[in-house]
Amino acid sequence: MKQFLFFSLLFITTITNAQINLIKNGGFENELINWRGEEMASLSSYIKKTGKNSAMINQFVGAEWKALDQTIYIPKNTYAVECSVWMKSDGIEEQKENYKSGEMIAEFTNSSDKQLFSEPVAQIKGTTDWVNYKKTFKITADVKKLRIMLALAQTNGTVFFDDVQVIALTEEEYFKLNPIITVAEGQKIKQFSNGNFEENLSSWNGFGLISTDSKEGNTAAEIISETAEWRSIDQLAEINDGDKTIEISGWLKAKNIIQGKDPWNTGLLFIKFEKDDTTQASEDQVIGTITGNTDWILFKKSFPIPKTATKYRIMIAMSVCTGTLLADDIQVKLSN
Ligand SMILES: [Ca+2]
Ligand SMILES: [Ca+2]
Repeated sequence: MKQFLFFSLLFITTITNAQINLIKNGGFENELINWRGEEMASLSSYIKKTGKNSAMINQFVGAEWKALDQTIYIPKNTYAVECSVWMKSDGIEEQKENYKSGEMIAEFTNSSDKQLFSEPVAQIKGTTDWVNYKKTFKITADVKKLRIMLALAQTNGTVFFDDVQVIALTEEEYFKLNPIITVAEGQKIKQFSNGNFEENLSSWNGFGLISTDSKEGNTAAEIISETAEWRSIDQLAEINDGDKTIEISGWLKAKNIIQGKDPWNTGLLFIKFEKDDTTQASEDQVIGTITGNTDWILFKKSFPIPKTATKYRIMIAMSVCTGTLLADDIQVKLSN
C-alpha cells in the first residue's frame, strides 16, 4: 500500500511538472500585469474564452504594429516548448502581406538577447470564433529566453487573446506527445495518406514537427536540424499489382538550410522502392532538393516502378545539414 502510494505521488508530480505554465497571467485574470505594452491593449470582460477577461488589441485605422509581450526564461533541461493560445478575431483586414494579421509570435534569444529565431504560433484574420492554436518548438543549448508577442501586426480590426500557455517539455515528455511510430513487421501496409499533414503526422514515421507555416490547409510538416545529422520522416505504402509508373509531387520550403559536406546534404524529398523489408528494389530516386531561404517550391517527378518493387517509401529529410525544412501537400499518383 505504501509503495503504491509512493508511485502514485511520483506519477502526480510528473504530471504536475509537465503542466506548469511558464507564462504569468496568461489568462488575463490579473488585468494586464506581467505583460509589456499594456497601453496598446485592453481587457474584454464580455468576449473571453475563460474566467473573467481576455486581452484585446484593436485599431480602426492606421494599420500600425500593436503588441503585448512577455519574456520568460527557458528552464534547464528543456527539450522543447509547447506554446498555445486561444484567439478570436473581429473584422481583421486582409493586407497585401500575409503576415499582417492578429498574431502570436515566439521569439527565441540567447544569453546576450540576440534573436536566434522567431516564428508565428498563430495568425488570424477576418471574423472568427475562438480558435485554439498550438505549436511545439525544439530548444537548442544556446536558447535561453523566449519572448511571446501577442500582436495586431500592421492591420486594422480587433484581436482577442486568452489562455496563453508555454509549457517546457523534457525529452521524454516531448516524445510522449510526438511519438515515433514504427510499422510493426508483417503489419498490412496501406495506401499513401495524409500527404498534406492536416492530420498532423498521422501515417508518418520518424522525427518531425507540425508547423502552421503551410502551403495548403492549416498545417505542414517541419524538420529542424540544429546539428548536421540525419533527420527525416517517412511513409511506407504499397504498390498495387499492375502499377507501372508513380508520380510524386510536393511542396518544400527552406529556412536557413546550410548544405553539409556533400552536395546531397540538403533538404530532400525522395522515394525508395522496396522489394521486401530488407531489400531495396532500386537506387533512391530524388524528387527535390532545397537549401538556403526559400518560399514554397513545387517539385514533381515520375518514375517507372521497378518490376520487383512491392512497396515504396516517401522520405522527407534533412540529410546531414542544418536548418529547417518544411513540407506540404505531398501527392502520389500510381498508374498502369
Ligand atoms: Ca481569461
Ligand atoms: Ca497542409
